[in-house]
Amino acid sequence: MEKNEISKFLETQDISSNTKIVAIIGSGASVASGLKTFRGKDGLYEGKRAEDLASRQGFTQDPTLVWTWYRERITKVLNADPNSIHIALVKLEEEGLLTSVITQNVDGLHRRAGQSNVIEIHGNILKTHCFNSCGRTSELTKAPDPIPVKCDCGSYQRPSVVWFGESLDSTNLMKVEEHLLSASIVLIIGTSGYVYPVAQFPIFAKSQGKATLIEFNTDESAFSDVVDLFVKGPAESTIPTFVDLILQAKLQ
Ligand code: BV8
Ligand code: ZN
Repeated sequence: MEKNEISKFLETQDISSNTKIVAIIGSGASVASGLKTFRGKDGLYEGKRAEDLASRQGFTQDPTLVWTWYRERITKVLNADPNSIHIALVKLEEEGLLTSVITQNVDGLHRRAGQSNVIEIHGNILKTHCFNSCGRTSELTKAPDPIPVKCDCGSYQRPSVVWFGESLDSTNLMKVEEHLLSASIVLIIGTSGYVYPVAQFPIFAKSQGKATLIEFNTDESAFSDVVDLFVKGPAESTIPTFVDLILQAKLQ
């Protein structure tokens, strides 16, 4: 089903070696690697308030609760491997069509798959830095014990992810703006579109730039009514199909 849908749509697009594609990624892209999404049934936030787990005040209130939640995720990430989505996007980069992967995921799987142009807009769960900004940092190669992780300065080490209420890295945001403005196609893969400012990225690319928006999701999201094509289904199957078809279209 989606093969014809994608082929028909690509016939309406001017695909060439100058086509610039940007991918915006959410946790649905890591489901096939065995990692959970955040919202919805059996999600990471289930039964909890996201702000209690992923914010400075949540950490201050209960560093052990927050580290316990992150430690579970770190253990799963360390045992996860890139899936067919990550591999297909590396192929698209190697073929010169994919200029940037803007990922909300903190699992590092794009880089593990060999992607070079990755912007980890929400940080990386396998890195930590001092909660009190003393400058000490670390990279995790195994799940931390004991938790919460103390810093040598007497404070704590915290996961190097962007928490709610924290600003995103300004260098990353400048790179994102540049890539979105020059994108001919933006792929939106496995995200509910719930979190800002990433929620604004696709419409920015379409309204300020010249981007065509294509969404790959198992369900509707906050983006679904503004995209030009919605490809319903598990992205671990629809993305490899899309990559094969757009590479064929590039040759025509
Ligand atoms: C900020 C921590 C300036 C890391 C996360 C307006 C403007 C600016 C800010 C705000 C605003 N309105 C509200 C805010 C505040 C806030 C915000 O957005 N709140 C939300 C709750 C409304 N934003 C911020 O605080 C941001 N900072 O803007 O700075 C500022 C500063 C102070 C005050 C104001 C502004 C910081 C945002 C970063 C938050 N950090 N987590 C971590 O622990 O990982 S966000 C959290 O949600 C995750 O990190 C994740 O990255 C993110 C997005 O979730 P998704 O990836 O979309 O996952 P979800 O479960 O929701 O959806 C999964 C999707 O996959 C579903 O659609 C499902 O159908 C699909 N799916 C499932 N399986 C598959 C699939 N699709 C395809 N194939 C499959 N197989
Ligand atoms: Zn410190």
